[in-house]
Amino acid sequence: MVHFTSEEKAAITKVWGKVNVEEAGGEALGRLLVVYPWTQRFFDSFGNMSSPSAIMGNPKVKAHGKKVLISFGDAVKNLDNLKSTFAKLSELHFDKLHVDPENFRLLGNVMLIVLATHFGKEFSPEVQAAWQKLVVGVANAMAHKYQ
Ligand code: HNI
Repeated sequence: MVHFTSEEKAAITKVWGKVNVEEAGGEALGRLLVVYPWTQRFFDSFGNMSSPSAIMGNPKVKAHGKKVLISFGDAVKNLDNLKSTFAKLSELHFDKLHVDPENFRLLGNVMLIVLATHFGKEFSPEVQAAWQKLVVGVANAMAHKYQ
């Protein structure tokens, strides 16, 4: 289980407070779909994914990315109990959606890239370290109900 120091919690909360969930969510999911094209197969009802610009501009990708990032925000509010926070979603992604949990790690990495591009210098090595722990913690929590 990941444990966060009070400095790490502060660093995570500070950055999160400035994240535009709509923009960053669409960008993170869009980049996941571009960089790891096999992830597109989970979203075959989303329409045009014929090119990177089609994916990044796809309104369904944007809307779903926002939904995922809002849910990711629950992690920021529940840093001390990620497993229980994501238990239901873990079950859903396992039982119903059949998403391979490796994809949670990939999405976490893409999130870090999005934050780094948005925040530049503010996303210092210490802030990155705290966020890196968070995305791993969320990916583990999302994978927890897989059997
Ligand atoms: Ni994910 C639906 C949260 C990673 C594929 N996902 C959701 C919903 C939430 C959510 C919230 C909406 C649930 C509902 O309708 O009740 N997803 C999250 C979170 C992460 C994540 C917090 C990781 C941190 N999901 C992923 C990944 C994939 C993924 C990595 C595939 C590559 N998710 C889906 C699919 C759906 C989904 C597919 C259903 C979409 C739909 O509406 O048809």
